[in-house]
Amino acid sequence: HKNLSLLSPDQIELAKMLVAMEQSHLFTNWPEPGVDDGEKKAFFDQVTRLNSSYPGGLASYIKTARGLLSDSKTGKNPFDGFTPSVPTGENLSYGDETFMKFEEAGVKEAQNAAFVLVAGGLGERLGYNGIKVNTLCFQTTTGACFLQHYIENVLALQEASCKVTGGQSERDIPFAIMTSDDTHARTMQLLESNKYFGMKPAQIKLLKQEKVACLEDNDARLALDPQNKFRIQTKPHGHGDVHALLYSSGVLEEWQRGGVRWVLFFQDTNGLLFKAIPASLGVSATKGYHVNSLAVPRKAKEAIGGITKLTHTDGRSMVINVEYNQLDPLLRATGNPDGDVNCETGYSPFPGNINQLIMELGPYFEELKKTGGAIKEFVNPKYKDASKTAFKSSTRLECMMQDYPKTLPPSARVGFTVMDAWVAYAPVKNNPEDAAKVPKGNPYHSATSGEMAVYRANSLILRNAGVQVEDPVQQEFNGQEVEVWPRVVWKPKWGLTFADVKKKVAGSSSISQKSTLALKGRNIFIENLSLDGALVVESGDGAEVKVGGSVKNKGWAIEKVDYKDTSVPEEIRIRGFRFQKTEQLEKQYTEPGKFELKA
Ligand code: UPG
Repeated sequence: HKNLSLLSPDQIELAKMLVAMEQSHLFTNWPEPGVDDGEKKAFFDQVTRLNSSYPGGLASYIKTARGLLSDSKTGKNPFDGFTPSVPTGENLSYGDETFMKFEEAGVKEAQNAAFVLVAGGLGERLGYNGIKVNTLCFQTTTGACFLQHYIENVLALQEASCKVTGGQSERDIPFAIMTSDDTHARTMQLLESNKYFGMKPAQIKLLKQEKVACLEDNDARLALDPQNKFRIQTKPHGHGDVHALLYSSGVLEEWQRGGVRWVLFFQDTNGLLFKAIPASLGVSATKGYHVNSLAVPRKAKEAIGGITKLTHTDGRSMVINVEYNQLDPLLRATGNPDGDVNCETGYSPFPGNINQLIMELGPYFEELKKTGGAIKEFVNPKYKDASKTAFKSSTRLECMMQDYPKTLPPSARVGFTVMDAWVAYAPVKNNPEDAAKVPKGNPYHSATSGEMAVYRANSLILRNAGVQVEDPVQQEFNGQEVEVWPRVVWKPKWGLTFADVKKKVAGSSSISQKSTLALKGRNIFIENLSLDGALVVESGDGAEVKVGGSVKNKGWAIEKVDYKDTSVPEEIRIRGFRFQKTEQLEKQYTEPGKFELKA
């Protein structure tokens, strides 16, 4: 009471709310007015932020936390009454007729799309010092960072969509990035210092998620920061925040006014994803899905959620992600004593959620008007002992973006699309040590496997398009055995879709396993090329280059690097290899015109 004079009327209301919610421990030991007044004001500034950034405010947060903590203590099963079964979705096979049809439909639809990258996570499992969309390149042959790769793909899609629909002027595809205090400044700086990788600055919106208050006990008493008794301790709330942020920032409304029809969500480190995006958008548009999740075949126990049909005893049913740590116990509790195991296909029968979600904006916006973007939360306290009366450390509520459909009515059109993993999913999440411990046959999800997957996918796509690509060799890096294919990379504007790639290769070409091929331009045509070494071709947009003949040189050999060798930069040692660029044929065509490179 003595300190009330320091506060604004709104803050006094907040203080009353905290007292009413039994949170007076937060300020009972405060000193007399005149001592630490600045800190006291800062405390209430923080409370104001925590209150305004949570749908329903702090009181609602505390109330929800009490309910969830009580359920957790009594061991209430969140799936009570539900039986899981394998749902049916659209299965696509890269490059076949159906795939090509959906890809074409998706490119047409892309001019009505907006993209949302969730990049607020620090990636604790990866243990990497930078932000993941930056220095952790998606491949080190040409060294593009994830963010550059994503932006160039969106721009290529924008241009392709305009071309096929005969548009007079290109519609800028909006691109939002959710950041957090951990990633915001570095993401902004990355964009600014690289001229937004070619995108118009106005096309990009950064939305920063706030952390949420930590809880110290089962009564949901808010935890004070151990370093500062005038601050509430906070932790990340999860990627589910993206919905509330898109709504509360007015971005969704702006997009709707601008004619956006599809909102595509994706995550921070998947170098393959955009190969699957046009076709999955085509599925959404053709099938009229309000929500479409992209999935890949999943190995049992792989750390990706399973898309599951849940049917309740009262008749309700929904198709939803069941997170990887919950799928096994849910199956065991519902008559499947072996839990999460592979079936005769060698994969789990439940498709793996890669968290690439496509929402139809109209119904999505309508739903958010009702919910404010609040997503069903969960709590995961680590208890001191079996009595579950005290926590080892403070906890907080969390939410996941893929739980959005949980509040939808049964009439909502929720579907999913399963795509080959080699072309859709290769995230970088695990540090080398943990990756090496992944059960044999399951994907590593490491910087090593993420990069090798890019070469594998590009090699296989070229094979599909008629190029003779030599088989890979098996090699071990950082304790992980991977297939090493020729290092083939290209700019998104060279081969955005399979149809584009097919148009750019002709005749009879071959690439040996030790080769590197980097195509850094739009109109580079491969015709009767025999490559055994390294070839780098760069061209300006106005140049048309035909590349053929026989290229043979010492090339770029792969040299092993140990992840513990701190004399090597972190982004290199984390993948366990680097290139010895001994010899290459490198050509640049910056002027407009027709050229021929006949080696
Ligand atoms: N992220 C945020 N804010 C947060 C937490 C995470 O923006 O508070 C971002 C993060 O940067 C990343 C994405 O969210 O881009 C996913 O985070 P990550 O830690 O990689 O997620 P996982 O726990 O591995 O699981 C998610 C889904 C799971 C899915 C898997 C696919 O929850 O269902 O199978 O991603 O990669």
